[in-house]
Amino acid sequence: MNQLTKHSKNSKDEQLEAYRVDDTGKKMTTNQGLRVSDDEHSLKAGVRGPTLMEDFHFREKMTHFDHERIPERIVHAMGYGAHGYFQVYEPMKEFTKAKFLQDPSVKTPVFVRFSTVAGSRGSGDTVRDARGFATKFYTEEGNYDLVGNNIPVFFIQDAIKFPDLVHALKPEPHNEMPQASSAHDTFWDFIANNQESAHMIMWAMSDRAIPRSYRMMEGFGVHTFRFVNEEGKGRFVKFLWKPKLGVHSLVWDEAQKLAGKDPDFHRRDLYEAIENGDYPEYELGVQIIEEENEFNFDFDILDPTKLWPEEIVPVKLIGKMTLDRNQDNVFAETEQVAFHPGSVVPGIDFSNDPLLQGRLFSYTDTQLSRLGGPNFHELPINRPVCPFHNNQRDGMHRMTINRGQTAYHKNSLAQNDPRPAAEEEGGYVHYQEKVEGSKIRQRSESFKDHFSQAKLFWNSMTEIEKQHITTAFRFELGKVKSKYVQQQVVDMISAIDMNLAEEVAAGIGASVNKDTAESGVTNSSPALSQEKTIKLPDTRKVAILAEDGYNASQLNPFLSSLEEAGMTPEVVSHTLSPLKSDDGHQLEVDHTFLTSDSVLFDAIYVAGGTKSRDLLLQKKEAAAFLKEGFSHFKAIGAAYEAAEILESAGIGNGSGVVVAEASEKAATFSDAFIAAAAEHRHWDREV
Ligand code: HDD
Repeated sequence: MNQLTKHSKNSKDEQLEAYRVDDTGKKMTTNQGLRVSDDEHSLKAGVRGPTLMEDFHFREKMTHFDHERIPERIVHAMGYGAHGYFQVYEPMKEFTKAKFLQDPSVKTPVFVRFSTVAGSRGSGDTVRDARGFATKFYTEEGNYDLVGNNIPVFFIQDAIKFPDLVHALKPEPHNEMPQASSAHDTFWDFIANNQESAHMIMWAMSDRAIPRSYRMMEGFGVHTFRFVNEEGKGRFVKFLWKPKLGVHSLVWDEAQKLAGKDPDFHRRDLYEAIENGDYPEYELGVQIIEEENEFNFDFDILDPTKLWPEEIVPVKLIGKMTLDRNQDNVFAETEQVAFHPGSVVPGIDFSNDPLLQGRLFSYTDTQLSRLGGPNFHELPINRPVCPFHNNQRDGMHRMTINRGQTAYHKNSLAQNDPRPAAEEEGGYVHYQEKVEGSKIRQRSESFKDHFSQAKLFWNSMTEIEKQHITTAFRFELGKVKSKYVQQQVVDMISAIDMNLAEEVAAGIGASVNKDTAESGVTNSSPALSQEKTIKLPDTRKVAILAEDGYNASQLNPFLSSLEEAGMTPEVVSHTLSPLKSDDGHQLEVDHTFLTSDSVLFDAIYVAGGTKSRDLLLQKKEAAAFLKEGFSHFKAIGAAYEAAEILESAGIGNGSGVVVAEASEKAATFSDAFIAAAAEHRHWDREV
């Protein structure tokens, strides 16, 4: 079904319709509208002669092509977007006057761009990195941008250090390596010398930095913002997104292999889910702190390296976002969208977080060079759905035709239009916070504890999550060439947790200074662990390994059960020829062993039928496929006669391995397999 008819139309979609171009059945023209008679040959003086200057068609085509790239984003260059809508659950009047947070029947259009931070525009999706999660709400009161990440804290506390952080993270300037990776000297040199990064580096080394899918990760506004209600009462607020499918990650080995097997893995996953009607959903949560409680915490609520533990400041889920439409054109939408944390609506205001304050400058500034001038707000994806009027004029690529004689305020000639709106008319009035102080370049004393929450995060991890963090440190530091930097980082880790420091040191040949004062924090925040997340079979991809002679009477109902559970089974075989069962059924093949790989699936199942099994056994690919899936802790299933292949792959009984018994009811078996796949990974497996 056509995308445009399947999803719910909204005001942004209707606006975009005016810009959509469909070439179906159309004649080719130049940009001037002149019909083109030949697009294969340049105009020459004789068939073997030189091209002529007067070939306007060649010149126009080539000039446009020569200029069709724009500068990629300084950070978050690799990204992918989708459209959708947001609905609030109940009026939020008590806390904010933001109009889009009042009426549960209103669907506010949104465009979301997910991204990695470090890599260039075409870099792989599954690298270890924070993920950007930027949402543009096209509200009736103007665009509101929530420009967050999938990690709730940041590396630095003051925006003036952002260029340093990014210079250290990006490929090193003398050799432009490594691409999309933090595993190199300058990054870790920065971390060791800027210990405010201690908390975020723990997150970056955790499974959060290798998500299974954009659909299965949380989003965080990171900063403390302010909600302001009709009465002018302000409250501190943090925003977060909770995915309905739970929070799930890849394993590191798998993430690295995926970067080669399918560098577009997350983009494809999002695109396909939306095409299949499996619309990703995220609930919007808020954590609210009353102004009078600002100083009641053992961290400064303005410090962006600190989170508000959910057990102390509960999350209130206030609405849901559904992504239900893929973009039509990636350049026009994902590439040209311009986010800005300063795009707010009445009822949402800023705090004095020094990182946020700096961001309020950077985003508009960067678009000027990236999008080529001050009129990027006129690009279709960036236009608000409400009217906009002011006296700004001209500039590169101006599209609006502003009528009238005046372009200034105040004026008499146009009766003072466009005129500012009073607060009651929706005019944005900044929250009147009392501020006083001396001009000073300094960090507040209350920002100086860098290790307590790093330790809180560590304490909150399960054993397996701790193992993954340890291995990630060993990997990243193992790639660092400077022994000095390696040692500095180990010293830094000792201030978080001595055991972790010892484990990391052992892996990289560094030593631990036992005299370092380790953080004394003993409490934990269970909400930070992914292991307690929602676990569902929905949208999980299952590889069905089969050959000619598969048992159709067993496989067909099994495939139906997977589909009923919302899963996506795809058949993998040696060739793409449809498979024949012994009783005359046929099965379409989706992939060959050459074109696919176990890392592309969440679970694997081997179809029954002795002939199919024997053919799978003859070639080694099936066993290798299973072996790798097993080593990545995925659910493995087999019809009873196919169990022999598991043996040949060295897979014994174990957690998440489901083999049908000959006498077992089909439904009982499929339920067991679906439950095993929903588990996501079976960590208690010996591999
Ligand atoms: Fe940023 C892009 C998120 C700190 C300066 N940032 C960018 C994007 C996301 C974030 C998701 C991509 C937006 C898109 O998809 O187009 N940035 C964050 C978060 C931060 C943060 C969650 C900390 C809490 N950023 C930050 C600081 C600065 C910037 C401190 C500079 C003072 N960020 C930029 C930028 C980018 C950007 C250079 C590059 C492209 C763009 O803005 O449009 O201006």
